[in-house]
Amino acid sequence: MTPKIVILTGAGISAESGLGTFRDVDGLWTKYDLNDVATPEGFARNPELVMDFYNARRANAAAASPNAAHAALARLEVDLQGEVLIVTQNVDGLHEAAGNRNVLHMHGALDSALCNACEHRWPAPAVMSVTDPCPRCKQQATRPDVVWFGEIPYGMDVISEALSQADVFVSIGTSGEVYPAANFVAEADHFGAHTVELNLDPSAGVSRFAETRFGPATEVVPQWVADELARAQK
Ligand code: BJW
Repeated sequence: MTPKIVILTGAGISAESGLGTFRDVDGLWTKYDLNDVATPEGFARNPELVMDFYNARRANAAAASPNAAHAALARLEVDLQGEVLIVTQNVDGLHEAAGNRNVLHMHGALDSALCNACEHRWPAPAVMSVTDPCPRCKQQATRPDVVWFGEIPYGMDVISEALSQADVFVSIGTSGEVYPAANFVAEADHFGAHTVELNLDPSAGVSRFAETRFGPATEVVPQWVADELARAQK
């Protein structure tokens, strides 16, 4: 059998790389109002504040390294006789830095800039400014290429198709508070996938998973990958 595995990741997988989560006790949403920095309305009100927020996070992400959980998922993609798709809500590039190739950034990426006028994308500078002109249309309408509340996440067609085909769906380090990602477990379960949650604490949707393992990602993810590779070889 060549299993198809869809893996949803959230901020928890990058926590031990030194990148903050959103909703934990010391998370980003305890320091910033998400309405100010993670909505189109907040950006329209105060674009400089939002640019500062993302410039700081881009610098932090650039200084971070993948941890043992990212490395284990890269090993899974190489060693599994099957298909692995990582759907990440994270805007850092740590899955790619670890070696994963099949990664879909459903909430965008810090290393990409987007023109609000013509939707052109280009590599983000280390420090992005609202006055940066779009390289294509030349308008000063630059924004971070990330998905804010009220916007449609990227790659939803690809994700829906993958969930409908998945043998295994794994959710790692996400609180299950944000839709549509919070609903992927129900979608995968509906189509017959075995569903697994790997998390520090139970997510909001924990009861929907067939299997759960709790602990730091750097411990539970390598263990789950080892078990999955052993199972696939039987
Ligand atoms: C560890 C660990 C360790 C810690 N090891 N684990 C009412 C009902 C239902 C839905 C809605 C509603 N009202 C509005 C909505 C929709 C809205 C929504 O979900 N709102 C909720 C707040 C209710 N969603 C949207 O607007 C989305 N768009 C949408 O729905 O469009 C409609 C549509 C969809 C589909 C098709 C067609 C149309 C867009 C959501 C965009 C979210 N954007 C952000 C910012 C992205 C850019 C950035 O990074 O700044 O995405 S918000 C933020 O939350 C970010 C994250 O990706 C996302 C999820 O957070 P995550 O990753 O789960 O982090 P935390 O902090 O919440 O959890 C961390 C977890 O890690 C915890 O479980 C810890 O225990 C764990 N952990 N350390 C392992 N060491």
